[in-house]
Amino acid sequence: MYYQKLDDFPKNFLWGAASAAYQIEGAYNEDGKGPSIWDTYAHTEGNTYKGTNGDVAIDHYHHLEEDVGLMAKMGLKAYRFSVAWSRVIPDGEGEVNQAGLDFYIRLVKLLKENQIEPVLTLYHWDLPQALQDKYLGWESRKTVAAFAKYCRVLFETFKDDVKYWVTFNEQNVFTGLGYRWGNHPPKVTDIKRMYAANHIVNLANATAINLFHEMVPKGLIGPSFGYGPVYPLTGDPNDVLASVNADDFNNNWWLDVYCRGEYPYFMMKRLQAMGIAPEVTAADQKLLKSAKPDFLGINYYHGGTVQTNRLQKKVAADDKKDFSSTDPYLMQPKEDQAQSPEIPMFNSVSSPYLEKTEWGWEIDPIGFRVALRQVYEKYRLPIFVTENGLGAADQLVDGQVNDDYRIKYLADHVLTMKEAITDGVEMIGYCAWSFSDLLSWLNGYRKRYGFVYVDRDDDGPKELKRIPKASYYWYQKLIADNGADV
Ligand code: BGP
Repeated sequence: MYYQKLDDFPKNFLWGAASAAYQIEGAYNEDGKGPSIWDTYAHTEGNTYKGTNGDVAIDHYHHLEEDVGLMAKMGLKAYRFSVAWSRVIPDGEGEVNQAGLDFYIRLVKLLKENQIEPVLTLYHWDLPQALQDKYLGWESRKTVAAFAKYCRVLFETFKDDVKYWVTFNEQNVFTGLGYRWGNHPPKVTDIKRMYAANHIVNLANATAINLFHEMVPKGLIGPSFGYGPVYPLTGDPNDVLASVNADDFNNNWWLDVYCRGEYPYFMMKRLQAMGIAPEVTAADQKLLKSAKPDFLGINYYHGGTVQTNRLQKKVAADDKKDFSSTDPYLMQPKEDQAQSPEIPMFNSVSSPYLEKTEWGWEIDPIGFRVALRQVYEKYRLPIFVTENGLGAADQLVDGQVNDDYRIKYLADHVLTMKEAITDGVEMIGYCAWSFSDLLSWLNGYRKRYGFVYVDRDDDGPKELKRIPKASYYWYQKLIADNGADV
């Protein structure tokens, strides 16, 4: 319970909503766009729910004016979107495709005309396929050079119009799922390769930040990290130790590099002993140290509960890929499975205290306050919440969607965010995931997150009509009041 009067949200707080190119744009092969690893992955049978893909998605590419019109009507203060690298540079490192770049120039112009602050994500998982084919993507340092070239094009184009930039979206998620668990492209299941690729991404992140500071001195840049606090299942010191391990393993491994420019010592020592640590040269260390983000983007959906690995032994090798016996697209580790099979540091378990969404994600608004406090206390960077939201199978009834469960979810999180601000956390804004319904990477179009319903399902695009949900009007009012009523 909170007995203290809560602070107001800052006056210029950026109430926003987010999206990502592959999940909304469609037009996957139009106007010169090259294929990305997600095009290839989703076109391969068995990789996604019912074979769903982003070929058409919600066809935002052809509904740009209408979609920004809906944002403006809602009163949105910020809109976070990502640029599809292979739309701008089809082969990832060669010629610029002006038609592709023009799409984002139009988008940014429309946003500015409507006083909506653009928040541009440089990389939301859709690596150009050509770089994967030529260099093995993030497993090669050549991809860092290609990324720097792509960044240079965008910095040059948008340096006067875009203030907030995100380097990488959820590096922890795309490297983990892509290189370890084999659930995302490039579908590798090799922990050593995961750590190696992750290190290359760290170099790309640092390179982009340094370049940005040279080219866009008035702008602000940071990564968006998928953060979850870790709880021990019990007060048993063994479980508490497991939670310290999990925090190192799930959070510090990335955040320390971003914010302190160095890998956390304990974990590095452990990985080195096992022969799976990334190779870090003196020049790499110097580069990581030199790049400092201006803010930290936090994507918050849920935390996690862990207990000690009571068996203290490795999980069978063939268990590694087994995320869930019931739904391969759920992306939830099997109950009581060691999260780190090779390194039995902790086991993930369900929290006995929390309810779950239809897709098994824990609902934990207090964890949001814990997360904001922990991250701010540790790194002292302003925080921009770049994602938070509820996936649900919304129903259109008589032309309306009454998503009161989403309103409750968002209101509960906005309240704990206000409490965190009252605690002293410095915050820039909050982007709900997502503005409109869109493609859930592995779960198709059934799992909806938007304020705006889009008339399409897993079998096809239908009319793609946009229908504001009840939550749209709720958020509109919240923005108008600057969150005074939560
Ligand atoms: C985050 C991603 C988003 C979005 C969200 C919801 O990890 O950054 O792109 O998809 O999760 O996830 P899902 O679509 O799997 O429900």
